[in-house]
Amino acid sequence: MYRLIADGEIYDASLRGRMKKSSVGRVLVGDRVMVMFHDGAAATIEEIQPRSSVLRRRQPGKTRGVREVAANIDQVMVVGAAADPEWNQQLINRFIVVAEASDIPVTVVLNKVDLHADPDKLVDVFRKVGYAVLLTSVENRIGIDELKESLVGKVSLISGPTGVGKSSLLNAIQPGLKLRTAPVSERSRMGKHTTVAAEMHVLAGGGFVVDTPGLRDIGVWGVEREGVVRAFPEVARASVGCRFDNCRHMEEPDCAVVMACENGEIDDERLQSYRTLLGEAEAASRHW
Ligand SMILES: Nc1nc2c(ncn2[C@@H]2O[C@H](COP(=O)(O)OP(=O)(O)OP(=O)(O)O)[C@@H](O)[C@H]2O)c(=O)[nH]1
Ligand SMILES: [Mg+2]
Ligand SMILES: [Zn+2]
Repeated sequence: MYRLIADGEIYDASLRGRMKKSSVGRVLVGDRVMVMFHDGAAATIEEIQPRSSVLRRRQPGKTRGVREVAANIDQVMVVGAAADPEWNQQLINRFIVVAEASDIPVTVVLNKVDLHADPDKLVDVFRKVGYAVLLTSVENRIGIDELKESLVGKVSLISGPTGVGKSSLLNAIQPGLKLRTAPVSERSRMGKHTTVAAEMHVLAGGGFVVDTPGLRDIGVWGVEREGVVRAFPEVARASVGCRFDNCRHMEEPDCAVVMACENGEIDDERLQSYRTLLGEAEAASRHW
């Protein structure tokens, strides 16, 4: 069963029989479809329209393969928390790589700024390299109007670790959504996977938003090398000065990226992330 939005109304729809074995694969959240409304019965999906984008990520667990998450997404809001769960730059970089690998623009959202004395310090590096950054607090109602504004008229997807407040942010923007939220675990301060499926919602101010289940970790296997490079524009910019065209900025001589890091132009943690994520992406393509 699918939920279908047409002119702001929600309908149940099922797949037309012949579509079940069609080559397009499954219908994704965000797909635009042709439907047939039948007398008294639910609608059937007859055809999927061409997609402007497909957000893909690696199959969770040990399985190989790529999972298609959503279609026609204009922007991904990667949400992290300043605390509870603890801020983890590398994890945020992973979510950014997944969006960039699908060629979808990213905004970084730092939520729960009420729980941190100097939240800017956590995300300044993302601003510096060129990402749009929003600081928010559902608790103190900070940045909620800015977030709302940035979703108007677009199809946005909210991603990020579990428990960072993705669903809470959407409820703050539009209380009528009444999305389920839950406190982080007392013991681990981690989220509890409260949202269980990606679901699209209509925004009252125009536009659509997809809330997704948070992950505790996300692999970048199955991501092309270019996806990683795109998520680290500062590394890409500096790399034009490297001695070797194919420099991986690991241990090569005369590496301009390492030099930029040594004199503080490139953030240490970002470079470490870059190396880890590039290694992961490359290892995967060898294994596949
Ligand atoms: N202090 C504080 N707590 C917040 C804030 N935003 C959300 N929370 C709390 O964080 C907890 C987790 O929020 P959720 O909205 O369920 O998190 P989520 O990212 O949707 O989690 P998943 O659905 O598991 O991915 C809830 O107890 C919220 O009340 C905030 O800005 N400040
Ligand atoms: Mg949620
Ligand atoms: Zn280099």
